[in-house]
Amino acid sequence: MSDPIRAYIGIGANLGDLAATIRRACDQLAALPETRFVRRSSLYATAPQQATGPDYLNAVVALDTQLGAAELLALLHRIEAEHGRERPYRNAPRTLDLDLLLHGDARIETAALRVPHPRAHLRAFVLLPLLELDPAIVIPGLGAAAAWLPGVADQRIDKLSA
Ligand code: PH2
Ligand code: MG
Ligand code: MG
Repeated sequence: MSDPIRAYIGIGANLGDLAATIRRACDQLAALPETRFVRRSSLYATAPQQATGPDYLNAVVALDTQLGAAELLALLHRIEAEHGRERPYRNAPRTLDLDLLLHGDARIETAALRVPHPRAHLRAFVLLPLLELDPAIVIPGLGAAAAWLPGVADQRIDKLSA
């Protein structure tokens, strides 16, 4: 078997029991085939960015996986669907959003999938939990994630204790 790839998944929710949803989503990520759950960041309460509705709860999870990016994305969509995710309009409030942020050092631009996530470096709710998991992490094509922090300093984000 080839070496696993370290993938990072962004988790967001702003409808329903947010913490319970994220706990359950982590269990589901841990149960993915050919995948080892490495670690979850703290939970962060965050102001909606380019979206309306209630505050979000966000986190990032690191996985080591043999799954390809497209395969992994399809499984993320399946988990979202199991949480009753609906998409009435762009950035609508949601029970669960699972975004494939990084898949090793892959750079993918297809109609169905863009990795690294095209807005990861512009969002405090991605950068802070990602840097919590790996302070030295590099976003392929964009350099050190930490270098993007000044650009998100105006985005409200509160790290929760648990
Ligand atoms: N997700 C979005 C749009 N805006 N804002 C916050 N705070 N957290 C999110 O997860 C989020 C968002 C689109 O996926
Ligand atoms: Mg998203
Ligand atoms: Mg999404």
